[in-house]
Amino acid sequence: MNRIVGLKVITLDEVDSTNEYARRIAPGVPEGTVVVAKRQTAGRGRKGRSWASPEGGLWLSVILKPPRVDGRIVFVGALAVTDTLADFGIDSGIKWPNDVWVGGRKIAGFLTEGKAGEYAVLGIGLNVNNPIPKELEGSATAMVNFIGRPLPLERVRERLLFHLDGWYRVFKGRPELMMAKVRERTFILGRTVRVIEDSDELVGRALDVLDDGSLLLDVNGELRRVLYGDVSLRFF
Ligand code: BT5
Repeated sequence: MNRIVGLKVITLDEVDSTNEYARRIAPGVPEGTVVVAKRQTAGRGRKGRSWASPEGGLWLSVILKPPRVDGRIVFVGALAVTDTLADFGIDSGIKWPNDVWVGGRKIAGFLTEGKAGEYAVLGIGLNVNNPIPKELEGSATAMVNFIGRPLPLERVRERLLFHLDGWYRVFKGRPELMMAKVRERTFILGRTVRVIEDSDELVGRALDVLDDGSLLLDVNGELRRVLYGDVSLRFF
């Protein structure tokens, strides 16, 4: 089978944001092209939040050209990261909609952007050997903390691209299978959560992740469906 993700890899020492770079070149490169940088000077999270990206972490963006616009592409990243962590013996879970957590802390985040009908950029930040900024110490972690010694970044990247390629195929061919795996690896189900979108807030028990990627909540006995969009989720 021909590989899609990672056939072409652009490696940079420093860039503002691999997502920005990927968006600049997306129209002219083949699907699956990856942009990876040793460090980002303006790494971004969602909604203008910043993403700490010092040397030692894995900061990359994949340019995809899916047949239709589908926000569930973020789950390709989440599944590939959980598989990669498992390859190194680290047990992780998906915190719907946008993070991977290990031991109660965030280890990876995803930023999907794109131009409808043309391309999607899946940005992935995975803390590997990089230091965690002081202000995030209680909420973020890195692979090195679980292994006890620095990991070969090249090898982590290789595993991640391999799994991204595999899950991207599943996403395109059998998205419901991909969502079944997401459901299995989502650790928030059964817990009471607070979902925040702009000034709206919903508190309820997380019941399920549906095939369209939304979260099913029990809010005082009433079932509510929350689309992923730009929502943040906190534990109550
Ligand atoms: C995300 O946003 O989690 C998306 C992160 C995507 C980063 C990748 S790196 C490659 C590509 N290029 C980019 O410029 N971005 C992508 P969000 O859910 O909004 O979470 C952002 C929040 O996570 C921040 O407000 C911090 O609280 C926290 N944070 C910042 N840096 C972190 C880090 N290195 N590890 C864990 N948490 C971090």
